[in-house]
Amino acid sequence: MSNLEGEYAPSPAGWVRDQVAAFEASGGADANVLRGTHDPIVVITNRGARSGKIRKTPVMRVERDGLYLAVASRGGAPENPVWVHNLRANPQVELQDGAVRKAYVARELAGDERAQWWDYAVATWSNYGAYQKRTDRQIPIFLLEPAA
Ligand code: F42
Repeated sequence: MSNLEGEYAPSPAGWVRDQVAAFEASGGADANVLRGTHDPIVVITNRGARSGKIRKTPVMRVERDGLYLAVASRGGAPENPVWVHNLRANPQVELQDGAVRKAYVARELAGDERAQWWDYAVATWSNYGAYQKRTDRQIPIFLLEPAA
């Protein structure tokens, strides 16, 4: 596995912190959908760009052929989520999908490759399209590929 050891700094957002705790305590059997929906989520474990602390970030499950996307929508907020900095600085992550947790390398997408994966993200979870309309920033997306 990757070297994601160290002090865990839970999200300051209570609903996110609680979701991660329930998801991990159940081995991914509980709290594996976005609250109030049936839409599946995965949990990314990553390292803080400045603090070096361990962070856990749920995102919607967008998967194809063993590859996952992390879509930095933050509900269409004007600013990128802070975890975008973290993935740019420390792309070695782990992702847990249900009971299965593996190491991945996160790569920010650009150009045609981003455009194609963006369409796939919106086809998987249409709210991403609505979130992009709410904000002037282009929503960053990362492709998570299995670590060698
Ligand atoms: N967010 C998305 O953007 N996309 C999704 O698809 C998504 C789905 C989702 C499903 C379930 C759920 O529970 C949450 C979901 N979220 C989704 C929310 C997501 O998990 C994040 O909470 C959200 O995107 C906001 O991310 P954030 O990183 O901006 O969170 C803030 C509130 C945060 O955690 N801040 C911390 C803090 O203490 O202020 C950590 C800050 C941090 O990481 N600091 C870095 C460090 O080194 O530790 C430094 C970063 C730097 O700037 O260098």
